[in-house]
Amino acid sequence: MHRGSTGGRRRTLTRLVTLLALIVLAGGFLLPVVGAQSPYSTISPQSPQAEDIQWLYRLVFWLALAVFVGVQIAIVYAVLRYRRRSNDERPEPIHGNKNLEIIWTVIPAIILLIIFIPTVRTIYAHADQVENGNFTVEVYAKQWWWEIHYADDTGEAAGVVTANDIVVPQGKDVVFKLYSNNVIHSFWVPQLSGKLDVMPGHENKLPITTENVGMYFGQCAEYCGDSHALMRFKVIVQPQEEFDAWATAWKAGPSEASAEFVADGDIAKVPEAFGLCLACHQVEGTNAAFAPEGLDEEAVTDTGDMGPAKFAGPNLSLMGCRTTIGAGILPNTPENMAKWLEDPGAIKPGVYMGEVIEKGTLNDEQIQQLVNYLESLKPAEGCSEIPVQPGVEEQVMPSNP
Ligand code: HEC
Ligand SMILES: [Cu+2]
Repeated sequence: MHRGSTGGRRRTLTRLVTLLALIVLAGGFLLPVVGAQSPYSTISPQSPQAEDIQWLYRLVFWLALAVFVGVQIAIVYAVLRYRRRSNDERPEPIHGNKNLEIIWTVIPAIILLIIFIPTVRTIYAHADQVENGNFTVEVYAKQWWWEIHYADDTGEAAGVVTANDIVVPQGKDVVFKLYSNNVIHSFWVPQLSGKLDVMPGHENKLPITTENVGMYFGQCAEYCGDSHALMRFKVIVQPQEEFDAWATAWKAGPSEASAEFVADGDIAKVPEAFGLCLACHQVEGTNAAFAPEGLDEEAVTDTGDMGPAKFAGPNLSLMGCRTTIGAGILPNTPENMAKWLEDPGAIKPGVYMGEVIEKGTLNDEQIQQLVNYLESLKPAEGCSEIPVQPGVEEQVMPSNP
């Protein structure tokens, strides 16, 4: 009798130790997988707003851990204390206990309040920041890319229109105004902020203070059609002077480096083969200036109807400095540019450019001419260097086509 009982206790102990060892092992395997260095990680905040969210996340995490541990201890205690013993004596069952019920109502209510109060304070704080920004970027979510307009308070950049690479200066309280004239999208740069939906017919605003120079990956986070998963973008935070130089070069139009690829060496013209692109693309400072932009077009929400608002494509000014092609899916190299121009629909399913440019539309010579021209669209003094972060060696995520 006596010996049996110690044997049982030892067995319970062995089981507990095994369980603990398993938990530690599982944690050890999981940690590197959820590593904070991933460019899409929400747990490596790079802006005060993302830090606020991270703080709430930690609060919830530690509270949840305390609840988990408390519950586990109670379970283990109950199992050991009230387990069936050899004498087969059953413990007294209980029904209703006012004290217990008050305790397990009050404790969760307190925990929820501890989460509720700072959460609401953060929501209101961020709502205030939206009204007190000093750098406004308008973002038009398209199917399946992002058109970026710089508002009047952006200094050098006021009036600039670009796509997918959102260049912003360091040290600004940026307010992103989000618009859509098609379907619902969601603007999400995990290291800089939480996600915010982009709603047709409604203006949503998101504050992000640009503290650290760097390249931050973003992704559309609301299903929006065929190429939703390929609707990526970046926020590139640069020192103010580099940003200003970029904006000035954008407004100046193509440099002399483009002259050898256009008719008569006149940089106010675009290459002959660009005739097919005029309906959808603009290049600042050239005669390619017709394509519609922003929200001025009639909204086309019926996916069956290919209206002008859908057709219009990214502004291609300074395309030579852009890091990617096709909203963050291919690194911007001459080889990839040639592939894109040969058959964009094969790279990005459903892309509206594919309605006009199919395999065979452009011959090799035209493709070469356009590749040379597009890659030559840079400032005369070259593109500024894109800041690279630890853990981000590539311009695009590895799982791309
Ligand atoms: C029917 C409209 C249309 C025509 C015509 C068109 N494109 Fe496009 N183009 C688009 C759209 C829309 C996109 C955005 C694709 C995406 O990322 O989803 C695009 C993307 C691009 C991109 C990548 C830009 C970026 O921000 O990643 C380049 C480069 C480009 N087009 C060049 C051309 C050239 C050169 C021509 C003419 C030979 C052309 N396009 C003709 C609509 C068009
Ligand atoms: Cu989308």
